[in-house]
Amino acid sequence: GHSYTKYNTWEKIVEWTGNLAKKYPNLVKKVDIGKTVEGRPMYVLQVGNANSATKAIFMDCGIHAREWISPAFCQWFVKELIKGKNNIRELVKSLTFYILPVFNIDGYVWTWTEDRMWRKNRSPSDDGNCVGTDLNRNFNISWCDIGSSTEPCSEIYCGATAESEIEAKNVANFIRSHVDSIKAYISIHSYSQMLLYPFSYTYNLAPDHKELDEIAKGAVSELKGLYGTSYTYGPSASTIYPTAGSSDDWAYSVGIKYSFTFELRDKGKKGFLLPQSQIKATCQESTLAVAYIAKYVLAHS
Ligand code: 0X9
Ligand code: ZN
Repeated sequence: GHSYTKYNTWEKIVEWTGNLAKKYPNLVKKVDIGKTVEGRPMYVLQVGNANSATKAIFMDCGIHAREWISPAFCQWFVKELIKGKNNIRELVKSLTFYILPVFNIDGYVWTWTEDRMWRKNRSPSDDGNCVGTDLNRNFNISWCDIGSSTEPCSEIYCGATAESEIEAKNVANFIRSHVDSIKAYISIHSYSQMLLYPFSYTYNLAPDHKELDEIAKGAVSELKGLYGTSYTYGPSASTIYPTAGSSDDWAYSVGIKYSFTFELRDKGKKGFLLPQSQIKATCQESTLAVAYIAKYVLAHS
């Protein structure tokens, strides 16, 4: 069965999603946001008992298929919102969380069945030779301009056009239709132990640089407090590398000021193959950082 301290197959995650919605009908709702290119339904979990006027936070995991700790974290975080300590559980009284546990479902399934190191989605390219677009290069912000490739065989292929990929389009449509209530966007990746904020498509500092930097500083300090895990933080372009067409820059560009990308454990020793024995600690410490951001957003937006 499903386990929060193991990596779960897509089938187990689907079952878990359904069970949560059944068990906590007032707190958890499944929102269908469309299908993947291979026809799998994408569900956002809406967690919170607040009404439509409430501020919301959108968080996605698993935009890159091989980063297995990321979906594990989204599952863990949902659990914490439902049955964690008081200070986490009380967040759902005043905030709505929209959580997409696996963004790139087809790719995730592919990493379980065919190629553990697969990164992109599974859409066939026009030239017919290579499969997959990098969903974190497919958003409509300075699309395919830097840190991206027009070559379909590349790991950082930006796709035929901005939002050419149905998975990116589904997420963008959902965010656009809730943009008035969504105050923060959080995207979970691995690895490198970093907390990044805009911009990524340019080295220019974002208009909200100072505030985002303060929040990131506070969040990584919370995270470190639990097990001493060190994170670096800063604007994405200079802290990791420049990328255009990424989801966090796009979310920022549509007016979601509090936009962050996490790169979870580790720093490269195991990389994408983070052992299951580290799931619990990684999720516990990261929960503190996300909760810090949520509390800040609640108080300042
Ligand atoms: O290349 C990426 O998309 C991210 N690194 S990963 O190893 N998880 O693939 C870095 C994204 C940095 N860019 C933004 N935060 N926009
Ligand atoms: Zn990634």
